[in-house]
Amino acid sequence: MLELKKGDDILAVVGDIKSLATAKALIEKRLDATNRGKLAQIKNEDALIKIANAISICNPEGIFINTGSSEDVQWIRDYSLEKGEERKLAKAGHTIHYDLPEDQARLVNQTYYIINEGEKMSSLAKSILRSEALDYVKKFMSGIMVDKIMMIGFYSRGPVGAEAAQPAIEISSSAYVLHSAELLYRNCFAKFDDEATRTGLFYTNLHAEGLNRPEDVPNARIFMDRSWMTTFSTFCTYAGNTLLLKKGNHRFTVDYVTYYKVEEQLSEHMFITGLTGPGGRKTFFAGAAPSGCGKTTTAMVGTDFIGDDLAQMWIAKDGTLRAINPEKGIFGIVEDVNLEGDPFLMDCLRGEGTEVIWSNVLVDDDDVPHWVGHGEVAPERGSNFLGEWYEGKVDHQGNVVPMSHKNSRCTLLASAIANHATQVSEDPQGAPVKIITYSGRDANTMPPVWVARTPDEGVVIGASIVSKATATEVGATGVSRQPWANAPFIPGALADYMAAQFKFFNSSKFSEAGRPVMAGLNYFLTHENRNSTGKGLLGEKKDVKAWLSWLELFAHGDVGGIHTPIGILPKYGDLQPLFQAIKKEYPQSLYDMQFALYVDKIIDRIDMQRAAYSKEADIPQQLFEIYSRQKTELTILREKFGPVVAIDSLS
Ligand code: SPV
Ligand code: MN
Repeated sequence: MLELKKGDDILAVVGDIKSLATAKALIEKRLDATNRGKLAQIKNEDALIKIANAISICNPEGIFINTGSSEDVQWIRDYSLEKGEERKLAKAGHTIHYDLPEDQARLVNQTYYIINEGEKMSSLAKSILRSEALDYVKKFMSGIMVDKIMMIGFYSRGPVGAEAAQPAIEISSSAYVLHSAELLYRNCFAKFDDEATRTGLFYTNLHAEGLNRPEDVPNARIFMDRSWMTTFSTFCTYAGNTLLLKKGNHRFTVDYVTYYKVEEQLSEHMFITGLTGPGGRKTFFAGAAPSGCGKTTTAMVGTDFIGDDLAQMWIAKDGTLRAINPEKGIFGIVEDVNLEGDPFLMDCLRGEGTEVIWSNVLVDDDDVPHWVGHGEVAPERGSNFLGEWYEGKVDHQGNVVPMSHKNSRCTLLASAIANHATQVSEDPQGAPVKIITYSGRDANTMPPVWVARTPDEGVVIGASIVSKATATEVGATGVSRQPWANAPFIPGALADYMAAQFKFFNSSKFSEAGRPVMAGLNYFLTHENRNSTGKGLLGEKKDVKAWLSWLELFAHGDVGGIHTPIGILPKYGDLQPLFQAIKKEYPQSLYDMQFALYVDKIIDRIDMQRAAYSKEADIPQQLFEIYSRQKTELTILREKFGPVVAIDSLS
């Protein structure tokens, strides 16, 4: 359960400002005339009290209100360069930012939900008692901005006015964080009050990087106070840890919709993209995938790209499913981004005219960025997040240092991508989503695409996402579970989130045509796991377009499929022209390998999921019913055909 405004508001306790009058007095005293004038446009009392408390705690030397005007945004860009948080690269509009070597990705072990005494949280997340978090904020955040400027921005997570959009405040001493916020979120300074009133809430995010020294990173904390919808972040700069408008506020939204918007809204770790079908019709997809499993690439394969990371969905009055991207930019992994797989993104990264903040890549002597897998000639030397780099460099443990960190990123506007559907993206009515996909990294079990026959089966596909284990991951079947690819961002009990999924997708509010098709996708099957003499992946990046195109036809009833215990699979004859359209041979033999059912493997997978979910309290019965039915039907198939069931024995 989520109880809002429960327990002490840490910001108000440590800042000690409880009334509007005291807040206003402090603002009067601490802001210069220009910034006071700007802030005077914000009337929301809670927001002013929150801001005053942040000032009171962090004690900055100056305060900058970012209205989102071109002058204000330019000031932030310039200040980031002046502070050394970013440096100009050769190409106009490109800059490089480095995070400390210790802070190259989400600091999972230093990320906590703040909880009240006796509250039950997700079994997959760390939590800290409110009193302990309060002590931390008092000890480490008091005076943390003493010689720094505090920057404050007002953003909307989604197009202003959309049913599922929410306003948020970002407060930080890092110009890089505010610069990133400007590229990734819609500045809603002028509409903030209205949006806070309309939605009845706003999120507050407070970040301070401190002295930005490696020795402080162990003290770094990312706290999410779910009762007060406030985040705290210290001693780090990596955007996933600091720009908490992103995953910090995503967590709040997941929490909020799970408990307060059941059967109305969902908040998912999903891309949104559209595909042009026969006759020019546009069909929109929203799809989940764990971090680093090709979500950005899949999204950009569409003809009408909207977003690559997050989706907030609701059932509209007309019974259709609608989705908005709470973001307007991309914070994308650059490793393996190249002309062949990601032509539109490459145009932005290598062409002219796009503002890009690079992070943690190699910069050569000509101030040109390089990264692993870019498919270009790589320099022999340069500098990266570890300082000077040369080919063959080893770290103190003797490991070869790659030219760029695996989690190196590029930050840019989504609208810079050539196939971005800017108009639909900005429409408060959202994109009409017809197809939901769930994908992971599964080398040996599930076929490239399969469609749920019922909403319950669809929810179970989401619950059953897995990601291939690395050598360090444990687990009987060598895979890690990644429910909905959203588990790291579910604050409450997984069972509650799952129950909300069943209610949403079974809702009678959907019209017949509005209820989405739900499907699984897997591009990671290998030859080695399919009795083949070949090596490596059975498919390639560009096949994604064929799978999405088949789903597009299926969703409109233009093609049918083969009914199996795991769902509906495509027929060879329907796929063949779709591969032709992407100029690829698609022999029947490849199809046969991809779509044969490896019954023992699927049953093992079901058993693994059942065992794991049986350990959680209150998991909805529907999940176990679907697993049981699938297992029974698969067992019958095995008796009839043996452990490998050829697809043509099913058609
Ligand atoms: C992810 O890791 O899923 C990301 C980047 O999208 S982060 O902001 O770190 O979450
Ligand atoms: Mn993500």
